[in-house]
Amino acid sequence: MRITAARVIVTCPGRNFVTLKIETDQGLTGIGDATLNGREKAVVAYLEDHVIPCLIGQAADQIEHIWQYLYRGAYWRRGPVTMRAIAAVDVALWDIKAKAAGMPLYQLLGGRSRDRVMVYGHANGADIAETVDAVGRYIDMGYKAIRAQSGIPGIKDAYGVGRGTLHYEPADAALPSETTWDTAKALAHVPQLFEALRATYGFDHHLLHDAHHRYTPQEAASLARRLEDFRLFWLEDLTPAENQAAFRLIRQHSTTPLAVGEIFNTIWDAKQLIEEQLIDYIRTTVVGAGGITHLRRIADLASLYQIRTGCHGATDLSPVTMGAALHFDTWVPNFGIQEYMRHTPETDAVFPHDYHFEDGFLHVGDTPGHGVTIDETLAARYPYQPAFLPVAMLEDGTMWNW
Ligand code: KDG
Ligand code: MG
Repeated sequence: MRITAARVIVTCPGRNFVTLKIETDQGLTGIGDATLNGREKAVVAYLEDHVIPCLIGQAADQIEHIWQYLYRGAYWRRGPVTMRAIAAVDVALWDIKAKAAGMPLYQLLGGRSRDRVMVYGHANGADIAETVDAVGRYIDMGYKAIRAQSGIPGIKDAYGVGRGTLHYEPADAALPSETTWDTAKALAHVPQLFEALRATYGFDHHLLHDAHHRYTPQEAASLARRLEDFRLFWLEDLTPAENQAAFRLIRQHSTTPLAVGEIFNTIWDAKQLIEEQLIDYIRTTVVGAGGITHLRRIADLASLYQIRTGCHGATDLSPVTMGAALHFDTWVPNFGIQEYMRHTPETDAVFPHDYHFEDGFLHVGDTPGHGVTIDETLAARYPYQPAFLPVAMLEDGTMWNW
């Protein structure tokens, strides 16, 4: 079975998505997600100019060989643009292989390790009272695990706080909007949020929180320690992880479980964190790190150290990534949790899929392939809209980590 054609489809049903479609001489097709939030066109050019011409005529069933061809063969390794392009090819080829086998993708990976996939939803509010209400709504919808973020007095547009809908969407401006950050204010506020949540709902639900890279290692250690009594499922991205050894300091001071990795591209970004057991959950997902082929290498390394997976699942990862991730989650022995920040009905219509939510869990489908398709006619009705992620600044105008 040879690859005869491949093309990129860009659509914006409320937000931008980049999808690669690969066709074969057997009539089978597959799709993969290549969306890089706020930098979508860079991956489009990488695929169209530098990847697709090399794919034509290759054997579609040689997924590993094509992965190595695109990774080693390019000479220039790693990075979000390269690895998302490789992920799109990889996922499209796994889709084709599973369709050729007449099996859902999880069967090719080794079959089920579980019946259903526990997910966490995103609850947020302008202040603590609103976030407490929002968590209650997620509990009513059946969620077992909920991420809680709240506005912080004195901080403009704190990370993770929506504007009145369930579909929080940070990339919402044609140029980056400016938000602010103040660590002292956040450190005073976040423990109060979790105190209120535990006082209201008790300890029957898993609670999570995303610090979005804002703290220094010392501040991060302080926050992790002060949240211990509220028994979080995890505390995410406490400090930037380019310096993986920075997590040693946090570990020395707290037993709060730590999650990192949604912006990692390869196993090398996580190697020290995993080998020194500096984290508990690895957040890297299918589109972020070169597809199923590379993600399972990361998960296998993590499993040696009892670190579990917690795939990134924000709305900028298309339903194609969600579908592929659910096959991975259904198989991976060291599964922890899956993020599920629900897509809008417009997005779900462009990407028909066979997974469904029920009582706090996502259920993978049994359609051959990864179970997600694209309605190209509908997709064409939503042209690309420039949209950037915000930037974050300190009160004096100093750039901070968004
Ligand atoms: O594109 C950026 C988002 O995916 C990110 O801000 C969401 O941190 C995030 C999360 O945990 O879902
Ligand atoms: Mg995050």
